[in-house]
Amino acid sequence: MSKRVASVLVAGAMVAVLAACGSGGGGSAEKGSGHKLVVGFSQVGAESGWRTANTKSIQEAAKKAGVELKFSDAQQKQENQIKAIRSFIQQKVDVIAFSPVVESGWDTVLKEAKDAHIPVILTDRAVDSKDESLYASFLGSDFVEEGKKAGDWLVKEYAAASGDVNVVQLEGTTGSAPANDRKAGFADAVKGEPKFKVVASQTGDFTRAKGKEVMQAFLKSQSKIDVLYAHNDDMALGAIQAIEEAGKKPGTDIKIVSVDGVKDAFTAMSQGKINFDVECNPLLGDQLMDLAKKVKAGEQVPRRIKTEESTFTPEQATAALPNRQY
Ligand code: GYE
Repeated sequence: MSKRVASVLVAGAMVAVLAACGSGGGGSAEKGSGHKLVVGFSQVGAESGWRTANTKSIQEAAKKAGVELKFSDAQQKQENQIKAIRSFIQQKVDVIAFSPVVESGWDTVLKEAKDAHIPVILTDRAVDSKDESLYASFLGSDFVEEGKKAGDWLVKEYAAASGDVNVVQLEGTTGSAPANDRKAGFADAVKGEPKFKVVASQTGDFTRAKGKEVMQAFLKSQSKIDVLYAHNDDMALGAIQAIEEAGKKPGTDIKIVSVDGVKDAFTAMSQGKINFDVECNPLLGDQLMDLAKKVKAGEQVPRRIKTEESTFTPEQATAALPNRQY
């Protein structure tokens, strides 16, 4: 963006802010100036409880902020996201935001957005582009950290064990940042302890149905499974069904550690079926709208904004359940 364009944008934003203040506040800057900020958002899909909560948060936040949201669901397909981004460019939206289904293969379309002078914000998942000028900011969790938390729990839980601890892993969508990073963080946390053996690891695509199917296969192929590590709650919930149908007790015969912290998982935890859950916050909507406004106004924004997250034991999950928002 040229300096002149940038200063015009900043000046425009200031006028808009003043207009909003002058009208007694309450509304957004865009409302005050008569121009609504238009954000094109390409969502991954509707694969999990986490995703449903994330979509709802973004749609509600847009309404609240007076932002016109063009929402597109990619059904877990990169080609659909690329199409959506191209259509946002054609429609000349003010800002493009998206949650990239996989990490690789975005440079061309991001370059197209850059050439059209449309700023891009990554939410939830990252891309592996070397050229950092292709996007303005990345808002989301630290997935490596989440994987580490799951692994750290395992190390503590089995501190007294001397024999092998056989772990099966349900991985998220192949090539996605959360699958890559949760796997790496976990492996890093347990690497000092050779007793932990990851005896099988396969993708369950972050869905309940796939989680169940793959767990059924694990139960058939593995003679001894001590622990299931699932990269998200939906796969853990699907796996619980498979374990029960095989006549075993989830949480007891096979310990389960998972990621997300959605309500259904907390319910399962209160029934003793999941032993530990690492939180991943899907409520990114308000922060995203705020970022979009700032980016459009030409303001400096942090390149990386991490979400605050904790972990839950069954006791903590049971206590949190009545007020859990997602
Ligand atoms: O953990 C999973 C979802 O990208 C953090 O995607 C997100 C992950 C989340 O399908 O449930």
